[in-house]
Amino acid sequence: VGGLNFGNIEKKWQKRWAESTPTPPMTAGKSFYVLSMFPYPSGILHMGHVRVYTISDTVSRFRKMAGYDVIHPMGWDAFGLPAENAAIERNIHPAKWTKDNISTMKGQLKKLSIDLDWSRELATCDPEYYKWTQYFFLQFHKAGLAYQKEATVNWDPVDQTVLANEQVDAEGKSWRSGALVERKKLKQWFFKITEFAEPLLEDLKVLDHWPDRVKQMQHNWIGKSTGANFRFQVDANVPETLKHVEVFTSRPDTLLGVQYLTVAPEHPLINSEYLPNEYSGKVIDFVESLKKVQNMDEAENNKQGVFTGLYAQHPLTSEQLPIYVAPYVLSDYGTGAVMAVPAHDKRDWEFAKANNVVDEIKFVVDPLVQEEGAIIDRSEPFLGHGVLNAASGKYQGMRSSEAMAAVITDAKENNFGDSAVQYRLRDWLLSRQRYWGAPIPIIHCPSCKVVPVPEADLPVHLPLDIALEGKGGSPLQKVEDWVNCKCPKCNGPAKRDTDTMDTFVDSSWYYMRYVDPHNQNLPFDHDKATERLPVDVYIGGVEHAILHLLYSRFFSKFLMKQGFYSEKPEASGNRGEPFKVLLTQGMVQGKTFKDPVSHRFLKPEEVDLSDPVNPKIINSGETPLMSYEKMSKSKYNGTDPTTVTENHGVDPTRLHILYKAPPSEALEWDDVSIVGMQRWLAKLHRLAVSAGNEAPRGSEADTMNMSSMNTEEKKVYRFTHNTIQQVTDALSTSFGFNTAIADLIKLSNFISSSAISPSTPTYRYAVESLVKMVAPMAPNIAEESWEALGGDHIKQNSVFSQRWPSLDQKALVADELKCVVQINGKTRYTVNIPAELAQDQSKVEEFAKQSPQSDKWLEGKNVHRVIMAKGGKLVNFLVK
Ligand code: ANZ
Ligand code: ZN
Repeated sequence: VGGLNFGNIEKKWQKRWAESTPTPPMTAGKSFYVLSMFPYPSGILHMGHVRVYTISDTVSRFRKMAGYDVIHPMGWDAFGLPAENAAIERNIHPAKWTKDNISTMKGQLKKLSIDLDWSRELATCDPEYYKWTQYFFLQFHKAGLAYQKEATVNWDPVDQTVLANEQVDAEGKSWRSGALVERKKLKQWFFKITEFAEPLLEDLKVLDHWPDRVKQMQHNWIGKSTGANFRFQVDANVPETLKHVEVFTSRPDTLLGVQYLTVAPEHPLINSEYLPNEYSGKVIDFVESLKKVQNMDEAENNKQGVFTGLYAQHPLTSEQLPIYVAPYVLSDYGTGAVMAVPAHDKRDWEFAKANNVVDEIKFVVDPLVQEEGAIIDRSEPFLGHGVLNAASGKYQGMRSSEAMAAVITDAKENNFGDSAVQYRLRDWLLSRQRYWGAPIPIIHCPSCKVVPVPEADLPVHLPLDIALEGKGGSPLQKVEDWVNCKCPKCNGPAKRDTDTMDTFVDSSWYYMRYVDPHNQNLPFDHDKATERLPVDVYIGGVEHAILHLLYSRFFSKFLMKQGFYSEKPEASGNRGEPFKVLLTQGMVQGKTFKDPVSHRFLKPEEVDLSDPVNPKIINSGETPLMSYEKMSKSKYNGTDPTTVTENHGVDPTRLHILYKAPPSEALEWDDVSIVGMQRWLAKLHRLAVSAGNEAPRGSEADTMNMSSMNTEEKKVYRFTHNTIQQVTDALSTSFGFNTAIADLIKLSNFISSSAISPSTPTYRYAVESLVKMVAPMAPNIAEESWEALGGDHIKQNSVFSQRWPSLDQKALVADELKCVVQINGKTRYTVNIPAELAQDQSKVEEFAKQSPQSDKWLEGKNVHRVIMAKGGKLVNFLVK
């Protein structure tokens, strides 16, 4: 199709590039780091991969041509569950499975002509890499930021492993197996990410080039809430430490509206020893019944509760407030206890109604704006801030914000509380009872307890000789000669920790290893990292908007604090943020066919697509339902990138992907219109051939002298520079690859339809510029076209050794500009002025006065003042 044999051209150039790498035109001191999220080596690339790597490749190739020393590396997020599952299901060792997949995918990336720096390749499952992952674990441990605690964890009953909160979806199901997650208590390792909650939140402000949506998600995930902690005295026979129930509230102004307290089922007061006998049995039964609740959402939505028989004293009124146990109170948020204000909190309102807690609900805050004599609605809680009413006693008349401050002042004076901040962010549970991960470098000794493995003994090798039979606990526990070891402190018999690290730990620092991937003595060299970080453009899926990015920010901030790298002067104020620009690419969706009656997904062989506009179900002759949905096996709507590129060519595929949608939007994959890109590339090549045959060899100058051009040539030259401006902006700043391609298509049309002769230097200049600008997106055909252009300064070189076209500002200025002429401030006519005279005010005035139209307005008039806009765009004659 289209006259080019894409397959042959790709082979030719891939071979050439392999033989001699093009030397890009580097300018000293300019460096650029472009990175796409490294893939999990699942087997083969999918269309989403093709999209993300085409984007990063385009940015990388463009920056190289623009003179930057570019890092565009690639590696493999190679630890994780699927390798282990493949081992169990198909009896292949995870190491082999992973290695084979890597080699397949690497071959595919090369075929896609992605220009990656393979000398920096890494795999997280490689001991050379995970040695340093373990080393960082030890740094966190040393700094008191890695610790072990018993925790109620999310237990995946299918995969038999603990999951991070983040791996449990909104319905309480495992992100991987889809099983309903259960709650179980286990001793686990945590990173104290909460210690960094404030900078992780605050520094979102310096991320000017991150999508707002992602920053909002991180903001909500960290979930900062300000308010106060108040203590309510418990008048009962309980231990000293339980003589007060402490609550966290975000609404201190509602203190006088508190009508009862609620505590989490796990609260220490909920103990049969402390509860009055007549209540104890019922409370304990209730709490036991909750353990059967399987997911956290159910717990949070549960409106039931039971009176404990205990009372607490209101710190201001001394009123006796009943204490209830309530599953909606989370044990790990705030203090695990709530001062309930049914009038102003929805959950408290519902709880009070559902459990008949109070006779009358006490409103203490009223809306700020009220009509005279209006009756305030008391049929639902008032949730907003407002003004405190008569029921608020001494606080009456204050606005909520004033009342908060006043109540906190009173609390401090009377010693029942203080202001407080809470975060929704939890510490990062990082241990996994799984095999295919980096072993946690800790030894448990009967006498010395928890002993870190000495740094000199790293890596703690993952034993490769292991039988993986499937379910249950941690596989490493069974490798006895590995588990049993000597205590580094007392030399006595000890045991290794058998947990491995969450793979999010591996991926939290890989972008740092790339700057110095073969360092034997350190995770990376301080100066190299300082020079290269932060990553200039990071491209990846929005599914990583929270976890991967938050963990990476945590790591990079911690490592900067620890002095592993510093802030380079140009990046000052960056505060250890790892990624300067974040580009989140949208999903690639596949065309999906469904039976209109049963809504069953149809396989490709069930649909007749001979008329693409009018698909038919072969069996029934009916028209199927058509939609675009996330590609998946169960929907039979997946597309194999290799098939696509073999059928249509690599460059047309790359262009088609970039052209169909802006990077952040969903891409509805459809290969029907790839033919358009094939035709355009063929046209581009024809233009190059014609210029190569006819146009005189150009000079090496970046730009040309317009004074020797005729009008037609000037037009082409101007159009070329307008395009250079647009495309440069798209590839460096806005990432609007689709509009860049549209602009390039326009330029090629403009050149071929212009009256300019193909034998002029301007023609060659325009075509050369066009080919250079197409090169980052369609590298094979650009090379082929560059070769066709021939010429002394071209012959030896690859297009990727050429400098990106530089912008000729003169060419952006039009020949003539329109000057608006006003008489006494009213627009009367316009006059064209040669652009080069526009700065000269007396000339502009002369042109305006000489215009034939001036007669009507100026003849016989006395001009007493002339007002002029800069640049000759407007003249205003004040006349009498
Ligand atoms: C009294 C009150 C009055 C409250 C009112 C709200 C409105 P955020 O903003 O998410 O931080 N709360 C405190 N600890 C809790 C826990 N462990 N489980 C469930 N709820 C808890 O929410 C803070 C509010 O959530 C707190 O402020 C508390 O209810 C409740 F008009 O205290 B509030
Ligand atoms: Zn010991």
